[in-house]
Amino acid sequence: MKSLYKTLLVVAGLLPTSAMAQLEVVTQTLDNPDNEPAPVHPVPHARQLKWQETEFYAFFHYGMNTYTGREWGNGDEAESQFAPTAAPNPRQWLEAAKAAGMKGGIAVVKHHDGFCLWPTATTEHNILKAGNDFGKQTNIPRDFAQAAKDLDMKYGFYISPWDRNSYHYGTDKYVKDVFLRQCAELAEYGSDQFEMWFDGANGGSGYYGGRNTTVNVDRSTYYDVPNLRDTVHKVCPDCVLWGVGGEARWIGNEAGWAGETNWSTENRDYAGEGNGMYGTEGGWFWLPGESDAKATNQGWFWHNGESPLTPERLFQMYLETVGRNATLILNIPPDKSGSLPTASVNALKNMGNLLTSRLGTDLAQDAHIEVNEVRAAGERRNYQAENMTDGDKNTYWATNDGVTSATITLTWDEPKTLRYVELMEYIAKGQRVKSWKIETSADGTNFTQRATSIQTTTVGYKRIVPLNGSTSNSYGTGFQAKALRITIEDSRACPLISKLAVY
Ligand code: FUL
Repeated sequence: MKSLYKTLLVVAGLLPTSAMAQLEVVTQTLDNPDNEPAPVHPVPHARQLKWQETEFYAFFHYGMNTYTGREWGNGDEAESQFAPTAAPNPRQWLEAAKAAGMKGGIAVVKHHDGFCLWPTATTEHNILKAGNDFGKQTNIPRDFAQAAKDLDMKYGFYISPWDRNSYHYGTDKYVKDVFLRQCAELAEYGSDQFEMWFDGANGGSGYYGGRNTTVNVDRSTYYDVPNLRDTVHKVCPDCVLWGVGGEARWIGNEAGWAGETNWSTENRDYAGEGNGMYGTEGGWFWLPGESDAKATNQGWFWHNGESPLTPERLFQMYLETVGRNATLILNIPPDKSGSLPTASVNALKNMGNLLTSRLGTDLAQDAHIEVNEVRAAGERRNYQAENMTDGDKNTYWATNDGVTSATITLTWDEPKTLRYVELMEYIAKGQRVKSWKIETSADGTNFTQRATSIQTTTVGYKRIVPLNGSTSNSYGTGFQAKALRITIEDSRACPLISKLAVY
């Protein structure tokens, strides 16, 4: 296109030949007036991008198991065993999540035991036959969605594909008449759901409506996933189908960490889990990681005598998941009253305080920012360094095509105490950065590399690196610095950085 442009100008007699050499460096073309960098494929779907921006959200395991003390119900529990001691209060759950700095939550509305926390038409194994009025009036999808809207938070539901109560589990009838219908019913509880969560467990043996047998299914084909996706997306266009649904991947552990190197691209189909922590560089489809972890010391469901993890441990999880290009879905179980215990509410509040006090004041905002390379500006957009500190997620600094290493330097007039560096790539055009490093300078001239014990490889949507190299004891005393230098050492194509923050 560039040569066509040149030819047109010359033919039209608009340019003397002496201007030709100058024209060579102008990268703006008729079909790319903004000189936008070409995408590095694969790139995320718009709904995956929105999902990624949710970053940190809550998981609420509540249901029949809350009353039986089990983690995996058998499916033969009498409905009357579901008997909350008060009206379940999803608003209280989400308020506590919000205080922790979370942007949303996912409520379990059917676990493997098959008991449904809404008045479904697909099975009688639901709250309508609960043991008391609080139970019979429970409708978690309705109340959770309403609370989320009121609190301006995102919401979604966990519905177990594996159903140890259903007589039909393992047959086509189960998929068509029970599971897909349940998902369709849930979709009707709000078209703005951000994620539907499908656990991959399929332990085999169970009650199965009295068949008391073992059923094994191939979960990569059994659940009719293409149909499931279509059905849900028709009603909820922004709803990412997690796990079995194939739009985001399990991070591969339940301990709250992602790999320091973590690509959002993968090669395997949605049934695979082996590479969850790391993803695959150059993988052929976009499958970002989500880390599910517990904020308490016992199960996913509430158990007598449980206590929350320390705020420092929760902060470590945040650094090792959200800070490593994954999302974090952190579980806090409501108890038999249908509310979160006070200790959990307090732990979440303390976690939120840590996030604000440690990652709430961006020192890059007061710095002078300089880069050693800037992409040529287009008609309507530029790629200047300031785009990394302007608070706009849609602007970014970029280098010219073919330039895959560059430096960014922040300087302050007075020394600052630095502890964390945060980088974000503009992933709408693909994940790129492969290697980078951080240095600080006390005098503004001599630089020392920091966080050398951490692999500063990928960035992705978001990367947060503690400068002392420790995620478990990251705060420390910090480093006095008049300057900070980030060197992008290697990238799959010109790097596009939408944010640089320093705390
Ligand atoms: C697992 C399930 O089997 C657990 O019970 C829990 O729901 C967890 C989040 O996913 O695979």
